[in-house]
Amino acid sequence: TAKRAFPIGFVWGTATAAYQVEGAVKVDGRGESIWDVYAHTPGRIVHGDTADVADDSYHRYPEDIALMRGLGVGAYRFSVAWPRIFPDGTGRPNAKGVDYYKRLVDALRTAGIEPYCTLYHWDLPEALQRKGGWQNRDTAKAFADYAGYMAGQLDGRVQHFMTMNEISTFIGNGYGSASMAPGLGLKGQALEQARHYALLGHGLAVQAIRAATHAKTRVGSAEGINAAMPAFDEPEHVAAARKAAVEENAGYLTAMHTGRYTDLYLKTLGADAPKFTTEEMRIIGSKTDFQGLNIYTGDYYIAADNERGYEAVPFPSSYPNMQSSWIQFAPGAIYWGPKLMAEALGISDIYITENGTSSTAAPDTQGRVLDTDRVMFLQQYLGELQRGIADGAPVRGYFLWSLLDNFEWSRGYSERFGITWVDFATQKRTPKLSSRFYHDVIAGNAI
Ligand code: GCO
Repeated sequence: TAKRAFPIGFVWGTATAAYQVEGAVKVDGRGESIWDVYAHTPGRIVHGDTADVADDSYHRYPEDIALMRGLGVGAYRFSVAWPRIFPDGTGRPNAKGVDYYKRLVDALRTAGIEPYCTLYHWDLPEALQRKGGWQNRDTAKAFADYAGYMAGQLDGRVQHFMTMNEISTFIGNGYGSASMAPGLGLKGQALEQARHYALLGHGLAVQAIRAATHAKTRVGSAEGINAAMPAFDEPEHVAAARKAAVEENAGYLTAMHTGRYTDLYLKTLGADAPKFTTEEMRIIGSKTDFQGLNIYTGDYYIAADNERGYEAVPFPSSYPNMQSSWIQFAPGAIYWGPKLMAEALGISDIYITENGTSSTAAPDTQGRVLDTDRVMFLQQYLGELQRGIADGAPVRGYFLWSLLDNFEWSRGYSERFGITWVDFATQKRTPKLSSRFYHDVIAGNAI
């Protein structure tokens, strides 16, 4: 059947994160991260899995790049492990760690794949956690020092840097609830202050990266948003969802793009509000060149006659979800999410820095992995993305999460997000049916 085209020059990529794929946790002078400690704490990870080996991509990256060439992607989003660069978080850089990432980006470029680099995907050096981690304002400064240093080292080889991945998740799940490292379970003002210092780290890093790189180097972040969707497409509900996009992301993207906390946000927090200065807010609002959005699912809103002007509609128990229970099947999220965030916050360039799903599909008797649930998911989400772009959403590229099955945080290896099957006993990689599907989308630049 006829396909609908993406814009010429649209960037197609895949994404991974250092701790989830690299392994080699003790190689070449890497320091310990909070995730090493957490994963080795009994009871934290499903089946007691760790990422000590993971996909061994630290050693096998040439093979992973060959997989990407086969797919035809033009870009790869990876992250740098801070503890490989500064094993104790601060101090003297570790040349072997720096060299590894130079080799990686050089190999990518040789293969015609543009590297997109995230500087923090949750693997905080344990040495900094011992001093309070993101609860300590000094961590924001340490992060900016590391980010500026590393971006300077990769400048010229990398054009797009993202400061942090999903502050909302590592603060919410690592500091708020205890389901991710460091597993603190903070509440109230303490949690808000940590969130504020993480945002400050982002802002300071934007400035540090700019100071260390060429004028043409582009700086942004990759944030997980509450992707607001109108329950159905009628003007009053769309307006309600647009208000929700601002208020429901007030502690993260809204603050980062406006340099302020909304009145409603501060009022709702009351005595739990973070302590902050005008200068800090100015730094948090440092201008970026693009915004990465990680979109897996969304939330429905309807118009309401209340102070907010909207009401969240919870998912009924019969609502369909993917293998991961938190991924409600909501392709409208990738239509509305970027569109409403761009309209409400005046964002001009967006990349979908993650989208994808887990699947239980496993090798059949012929060794094939027929992950039709993922194919269906991608077909619907990419269809909605194309429709959103046609309707004016300024989305410039898409990174599928993930190239490989990998260490899915607290879920260990029990949830597989890859379009490539990984046999963790042998490290053998086998492209799944979804790889073929994605290959064809890229080849045709259409869905
Ligand atoms: C995320 C993470 C990924 C996860 C993915 C699936 O940003 O949440 O970047 O590391 O693996 O989202 O849960």
